[in-house]
Amino acid sequence: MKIILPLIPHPCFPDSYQFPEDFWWGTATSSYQIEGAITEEDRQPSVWDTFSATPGRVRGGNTGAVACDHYHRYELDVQLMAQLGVKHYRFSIAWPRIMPEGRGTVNEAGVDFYKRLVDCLHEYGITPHATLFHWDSPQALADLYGSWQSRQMAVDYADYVTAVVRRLGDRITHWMTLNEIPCFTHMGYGVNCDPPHAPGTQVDSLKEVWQTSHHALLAHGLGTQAIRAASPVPCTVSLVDNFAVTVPLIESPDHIEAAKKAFHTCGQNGGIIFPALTGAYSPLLLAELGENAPDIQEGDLETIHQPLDFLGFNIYSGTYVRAADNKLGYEFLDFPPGYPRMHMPWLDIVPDCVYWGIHHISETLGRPDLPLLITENGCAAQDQVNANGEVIDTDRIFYLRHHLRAAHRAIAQGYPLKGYFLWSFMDNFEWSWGYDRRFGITYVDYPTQQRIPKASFDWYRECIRNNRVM
Ligand code: GCO
Repeated sequence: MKIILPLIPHPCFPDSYQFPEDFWWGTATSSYQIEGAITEEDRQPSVWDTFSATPGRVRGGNTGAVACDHYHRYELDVQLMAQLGVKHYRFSIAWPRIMPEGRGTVNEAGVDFYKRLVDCLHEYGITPHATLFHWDSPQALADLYGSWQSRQMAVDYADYVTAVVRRLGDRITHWMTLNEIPCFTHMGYGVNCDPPHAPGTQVDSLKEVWQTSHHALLAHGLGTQAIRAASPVPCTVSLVDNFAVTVPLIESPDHIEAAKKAFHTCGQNGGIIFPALTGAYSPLLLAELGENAPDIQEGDLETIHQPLDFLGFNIYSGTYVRAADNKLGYEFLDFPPGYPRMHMPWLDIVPDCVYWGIHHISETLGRPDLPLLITENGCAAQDQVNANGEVIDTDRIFYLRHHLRAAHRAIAQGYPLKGYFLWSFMDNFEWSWGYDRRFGITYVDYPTQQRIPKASFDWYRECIRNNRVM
């Protein structure tokens, strides 16, 4: 039974989707996607530098060498965030700036950049939320032992985390361990993955792919312990995952039950979000994997299953499921031709995925105690600068409005959603798609590095100002 929260509707707009007073409105980015300055102050290459410099890997031959030049323009970017009115900002720290060789000596000049950034955020009253790993792992560790193919990666990650938290823990009290394990493991090393994500190394078997995500889970567990041990003040720790959301075709008990069952085997859920939040791989997944299941050493599951303060939920789309008269009791449904979609092949518009994702964490995984943050939600659109120099992205506003309404529905039903970080604050390097896809509410004119707030920026500012969906 959920407790219905007394969300006070706006007097003029009874159906106004008013959010709780203490709701965290934020926005998000990541280091490799915005910083540029890849050789500055002794930073050494990450796997994404190598990958994007390899011909044919990234659209248009684009790399993160300059990106949004945020490394040099961070003050102006933070000022723009202040104009947006966000009080929370999620960014990531680049491991190869802090430990250029991946392990060992700390590069204090690299740490200083984040000190400057965080001090600037505080100056503008914006709370920093730092992701400790958003895919830009040191190339040196790929050369040394194949990055996530080795168990050693989890140990080296925890040492890097200790170094960061010791130095920045006086300024940052909200930490996120790893971003989207399925993407940098299964999409990176996975067989039959085209185009691959960095590092573009295809391993020989599905078992080896699952071994990489198991190592990443260990890194999350060891990293969580390292943060708590190194932080000089009380802090929060979260895992950020993009678990796959099963959405019932019809919201009736039989289809809802089907969506709950299907949640175990959809995407990598059974082997990532299940062990992280329940301490065990889903038995349904293990049965499906057979001898392709990863090797799990004694004590691993306890290490992985750390108490967390929040779950970070990255959500863009969903998978429709219906009840079926088959062995499983459900079936996944394909999107029909012409289904509405934003500017990515995977960005089918399923706003209810926000509500059902939150519902599954509470009801399917049995973790109603765990507060959630939407750590990413947003979309790519075919933005154009018009003759007046404006970008009127009504399609993005449409997308965001409906997803926020679904978030409100979850809160109104008593689910513990505490904040929302819009992806992204500005257009940036969209991985294998390079600069071809724009996810920002701020347009970046890459040749001049000019920032142009889009119509969605104004819309989101009004949502924040009024604390409701506008
Ligand atoms: C991811 C990352 C972001 C992306 C965003 C749009 O999910 O891939 O966390 O870095 O840019 O999700 O694809």
